Amino acid sequence: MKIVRLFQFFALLLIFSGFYLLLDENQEYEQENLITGMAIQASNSEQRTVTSAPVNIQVSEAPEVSCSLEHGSIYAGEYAQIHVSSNRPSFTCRIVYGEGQGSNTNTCSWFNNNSPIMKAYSSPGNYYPVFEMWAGGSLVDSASCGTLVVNPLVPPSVSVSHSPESPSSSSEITFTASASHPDGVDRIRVYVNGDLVRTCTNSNTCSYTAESSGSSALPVGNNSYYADARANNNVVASTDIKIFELSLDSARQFFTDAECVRNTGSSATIAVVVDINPTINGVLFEPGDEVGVFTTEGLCSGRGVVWSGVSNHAISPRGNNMMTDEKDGFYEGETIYYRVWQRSTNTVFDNVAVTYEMGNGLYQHSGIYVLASLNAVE
Ligand SMILES: [Ca+2]
Repeated sequence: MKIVRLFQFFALLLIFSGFYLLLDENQEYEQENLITGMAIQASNSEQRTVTSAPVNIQVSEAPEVSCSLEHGSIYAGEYAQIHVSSNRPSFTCRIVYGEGQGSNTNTCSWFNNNSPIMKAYSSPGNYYPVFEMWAGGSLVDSASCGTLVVNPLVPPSVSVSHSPESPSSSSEITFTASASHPDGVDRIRVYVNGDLVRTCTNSNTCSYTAESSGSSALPVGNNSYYADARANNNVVASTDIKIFELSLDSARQFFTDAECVRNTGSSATIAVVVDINPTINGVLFEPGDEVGVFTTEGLCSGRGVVWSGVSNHAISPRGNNMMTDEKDGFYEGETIYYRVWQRSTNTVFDNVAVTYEMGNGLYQHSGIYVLASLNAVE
């Protein structure tokens, strides 16, 4: 009887030892759950308990990988962030990025140390990345990372217009750009004649106004403009280049008729032909520049001209009204002085030298004069 019990005991001990040795041979699987010591009870009627010497049994977790996407939806060209993990650092892991997107193979520890994995997807579509673990040439586990939707790059819609529709040299001109995008608009820029004139951020509209004179004034003739917009998905779109003509307003902006023209009953005529090529500081007049005529006292007296650059002009100085007490025009024989207003700088030049082809520059009622030259200097 005793021999039988003893045999049973050793048989059990052998079974457990064998199990332990089997595990120990495969160090790769060596893991966690450590059980130390074991009570073995022989199955007999005497209820004897025998405690073995400490026995270490290591129970391994199954090899396992996991994978998930930071964002299930991205735009083409953006990086997908793929979170991966594995419980066998020394094994081989592989991420398969999806159809036509290739794969990456490395040690599992490399993947664990590089989480998240960054992968750029340039083509729109649905992708199903998978993370795998391999040992000895066999796939031991794999995990789907989920569905990655790569959206096409949608550009913002952008438009731009100008107002008034048919502006002149005396108009303020406003350019208004509008943009929209499902992700929102990050920036709008407005360009006029190739120059960036306005940048607006985090807005769906952007406007810019060019004054009728001064540094923002646009030149007479053809002008071009366009706008571009950048959406929050970083895609930029531009409008077509638009062209409009800025016409010359022959009404004086600066030497206005309201200020300079009084019905005194006396006038003369000064011809200003285009060929005399008047200058300001040695630079030719530009369309929109103005000439006014002034008395000795600096009184603007008469209808001036807006330089067109293409046609001849006539200045019409006004003489003094003898019936009124105040001096409201040129006296007979008084020198006619000139002033020039430069539209692009909104600057008046008082120092203007003239020569005459006809006449002497002294006012005479109904007199006729022809300028030979007109040059303004600072
Ligand atoms: Ca008078």
